[in-house]
Amino acid sequence: MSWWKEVVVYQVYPRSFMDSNGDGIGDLNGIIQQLDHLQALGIDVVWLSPHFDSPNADNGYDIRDYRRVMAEFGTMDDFDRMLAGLHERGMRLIIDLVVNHTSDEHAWFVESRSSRDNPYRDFYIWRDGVDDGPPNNYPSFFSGSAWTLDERTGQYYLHYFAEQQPDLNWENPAVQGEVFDLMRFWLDKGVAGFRMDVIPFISKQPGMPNLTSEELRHPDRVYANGPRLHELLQTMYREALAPYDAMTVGEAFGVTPERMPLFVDADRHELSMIFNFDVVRLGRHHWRKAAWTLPELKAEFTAIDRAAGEHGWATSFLGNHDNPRAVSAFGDDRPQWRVASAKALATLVLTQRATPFLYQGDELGMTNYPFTSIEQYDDIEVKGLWRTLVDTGKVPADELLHHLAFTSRDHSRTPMQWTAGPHGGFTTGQPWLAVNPNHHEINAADQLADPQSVFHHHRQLIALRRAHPTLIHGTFHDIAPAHEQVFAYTRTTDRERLLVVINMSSEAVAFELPDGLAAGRTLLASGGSAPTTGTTSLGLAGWHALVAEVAEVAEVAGPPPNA
Ligand code: TEU
Ligand code: CA
Repeated sequence: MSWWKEVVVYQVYPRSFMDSNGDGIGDLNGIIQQLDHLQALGIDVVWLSPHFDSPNADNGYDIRDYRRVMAEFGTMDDFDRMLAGLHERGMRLIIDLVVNHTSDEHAWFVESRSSRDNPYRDFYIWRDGVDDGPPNNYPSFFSGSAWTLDERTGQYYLHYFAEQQPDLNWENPAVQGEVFDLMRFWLDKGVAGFRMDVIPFISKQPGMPNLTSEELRHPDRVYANGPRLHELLQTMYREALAPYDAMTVGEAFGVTPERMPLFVDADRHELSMIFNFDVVRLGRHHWRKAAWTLPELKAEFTAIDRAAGEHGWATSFLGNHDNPRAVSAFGDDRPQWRVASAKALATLVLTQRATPFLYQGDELGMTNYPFTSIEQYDDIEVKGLWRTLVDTGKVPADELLHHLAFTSRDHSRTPMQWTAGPHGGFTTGQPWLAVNPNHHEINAADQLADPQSVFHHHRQLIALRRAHPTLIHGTFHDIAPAHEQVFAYTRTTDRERLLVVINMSSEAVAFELPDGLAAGRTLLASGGSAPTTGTTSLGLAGWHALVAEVAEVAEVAGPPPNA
């Protein structure tokens, strides 16, 4: 059995986790100080967002040196102590592999741009312009063209993200060799695997023709579908991963569930699992807030489960550092529903046939930040939108601000809320991004002391998952796919059948279980009480969530005599 199927992963965004030296920026010693928090929660694996040397145009997703630690985060010694601290507590570490692109300050790019015949020229993608413009109409995810003209050599280089993030040329075997080398460097240190940033983008389209107007709506789907992608992933697996039994999770932006088996079927030897974005992006299209319905969300969970099939494996998550807070996007972050909806979402994420990924602060039910003005934002994506949409008069400022208040990546990047004290106990200095003022109500210290907290609900669900392998491996069956408010499913193995029922709304609802199903012993309930054993009709309070055994058919009470 692959070890990574049975783990719960917790993502640490180091810049915002814990600051140990008062400079306002989270760091590796800060993580070390909070390892007991992670152990108390019961997670098995930490995914660390980039900790490498970087000029931080995109908070570390622009790497200058893959073998150095970002100075603001600490030293290689700190990294080694953090890794040892995790291992002592029975946890593993996966790190972020960002190799679709580097920083423009990486030595390879500095060489590459210096002249057309530099040996590193071919490490990146250089083209002549067309008619005084870029080589084609590819857009960058951070606004504007994906091409920047470099005056020195008169050619354009490709960057799917910021111009400070030039794309590597994976057609060049020397690039592949360098990447496999750096992967082995970290695996030899004892990291257990990688989260792979936009990994489907590494194979470019031959000739890079212009995108059609339809393709321009979803350039990620074209970028993620290059012809050499699977060959490259298989080579990477053979060269760098297989000898280490590493866990890998590909950030598969642009990959729909139908194509997921190509990445995760075990006999293909590519990746352990991928992040599919169809669920997490339901509430937004690019920067715009979008409407979604529960049946749509449920259909995505079923599609992902089917795509994982018998030979693959999936991930389950509702947020990360690129998305708003899960409670604000999928729950109800108003004070009266915040706790119940955070628990309901935890129940959803932690009872899937998939490896669950929690994002830092999810275990506290942290919410979106009440942003009101452009000055409060930090993200390069937001700045690009402002420059290209508002400054040019294409979109009124208040319209963009209205949408960003729901969709911006900065919501998830505000610092962890450790205490009710100044700056939420994150720093003794000035935090690089403001702490959410609701840290007085939402913080780790209070929640650890309160057995009814969102934190303890996560802890209990993680323990329940461990105690009931059915919650990991059992087949998934949505028993009410069309229901507008309730997400209800069974998880079944030869030995056990469990029922999960979640009211995904703040309205109370009477939910009838389908024929042949009755609730047995309740294993965990939140937002309302446990149902009586044998009942087939559940009175659910708003955001009520249950994990129960399915009662034996014989145990199901018949109709009352005079009904
Ligand atoms: O994200 C790539 C990605 O697909 C996004 O979700 C991206 O943030 C979005 O398109 C912006 O709207 C990865 C990283 O997770 C992200 O933080 C980086 O900015 C990006 O790659 C570039 O490395
Ligand atoms: Ca610091």
